[in-house]
Amino acid sequence: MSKLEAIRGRAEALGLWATLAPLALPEEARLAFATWLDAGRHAGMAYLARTREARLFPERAFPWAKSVLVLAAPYAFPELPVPKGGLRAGRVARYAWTRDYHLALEAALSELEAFARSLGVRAKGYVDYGPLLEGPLAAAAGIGWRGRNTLVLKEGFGSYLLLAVLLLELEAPPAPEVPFRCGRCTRCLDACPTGALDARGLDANRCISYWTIETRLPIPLALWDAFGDWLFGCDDCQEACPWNRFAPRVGYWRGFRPEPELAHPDLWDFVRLSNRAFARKYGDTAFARVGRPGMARNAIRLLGVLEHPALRAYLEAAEADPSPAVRKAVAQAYFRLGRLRLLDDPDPEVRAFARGLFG
Ligand code: B12
Ligand code: SF4
Ligand code: SF4
Repeated sequence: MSKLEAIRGRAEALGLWATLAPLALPEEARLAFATWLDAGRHAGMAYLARTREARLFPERAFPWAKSVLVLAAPYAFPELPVPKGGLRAGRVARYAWTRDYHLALEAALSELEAFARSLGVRAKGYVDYGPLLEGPLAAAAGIGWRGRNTLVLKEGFGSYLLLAVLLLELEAPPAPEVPFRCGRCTRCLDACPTGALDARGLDANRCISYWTIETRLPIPLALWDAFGDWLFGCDDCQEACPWNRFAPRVGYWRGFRPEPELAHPDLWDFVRLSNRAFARKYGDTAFARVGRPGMARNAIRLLGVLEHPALRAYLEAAEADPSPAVRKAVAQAYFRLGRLRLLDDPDPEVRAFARGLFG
């Protein structure tokens, strides 16, 4: 067995789907990414533009690497019960129901790096944060095809897959091309509540996932209602996908441990815990990316549009929050209720923001 096959076999033994490809992107994928950036569809994710060249030309950014082993971990978790007590409302994107997937996949990557080293092969793994376009690499390696929701779908499973890549110094042959299996379906485009998806792909400026995970800025009031009952992330363009009906049969990777407390968190935590206590409880979860103030902001929007019975009490608790980002969300929620608040906030930026709401 070749060394490459041995490494791939080791990844499969860890329970992951694993396929190999030469380290380079097809021309059309490069063009699509460059066009997307130039159109400003990355919204505030400046890091994508900063690492543009590396993402377009991984073979230049990592000249020692000749191939990529793409790993895919299924996460089709079953529905989880709502824990008793606390303030439970809204939905959390499925990928966040397990403790941070980066940690679980990084552990697998470390093991694979060590195994490759034992064979005398240089290897370096990345999950998500590396300057690499994992979707196009996964498609090039034949894990699946890019759906109209822009995600990678695997035949007989669907899109509930998390990806990681292991760069390797050995040459690999091109992978067989996976046909585009969306056909004429456009269900994901129709299901997107904000119109973030179109024939050109995704516009992050309108994506719930972007606003609730990737940025700490106030969520524009014009988008509040369309975000519906999503607290953190969004799966509407996956839930609508007919291929995902196969996913539950496969289930999820054994490195993941879905938890009811993450699928249905107690919203009081986001205004009652200190940042430090939040970090202790949620530091190794996906919620840590946006932080406690970001989660409180998300919860305020959610309770506001649901007109939840706990809204008033929540706003009262959040009004004195140490984070200006939370107080800005409070000002927005009161504005929707037709009330002025925080016009005399001690922070001039919050004051200006609250006043700005009135045009
Ligand atoms: C930035 C980012 C986001 C952004 C932008 C998403 C996006 N679609 O571009 C936001 C914050 C919105 C986001 C949301 C989500 N994300 Co995200 N995200 C990323 C990240 C870090 C970079 C992706 C990127 O570069 N996008 C820029 C676009 C332009 O590049 P692109 O993927 O190449 O797609 C463009 C072109 O290739 C082209 N295109 C599409 N199909 C095809 C086919 C061909 C043949 C060609 C030529 C071109 C082409 O169209 C796209 C233009 O819109 C990756 C991890 C990584 N390092 O790659 C995860 C990643 C894509 N995200 C992931 C996940 C799970 C999500 C969410 C499901 C989380 C959630 N539930 O809330 C949502 C899904 C939203 C959606 N429909 O995409 C997974 C996807 C796994 C999969 N099965 O594909 C990844 C790979 C993370 C991981 N390690 O697993 N994400
Ligand atoms: S994640 Fe939600 S908001 Fe973003 S593109 Fe998909 S359906 Fe639309
Ligand atoms: S919903 Fe339809 S168009 Fe969208 S990814 Fe699934 S099969 Fe493709």
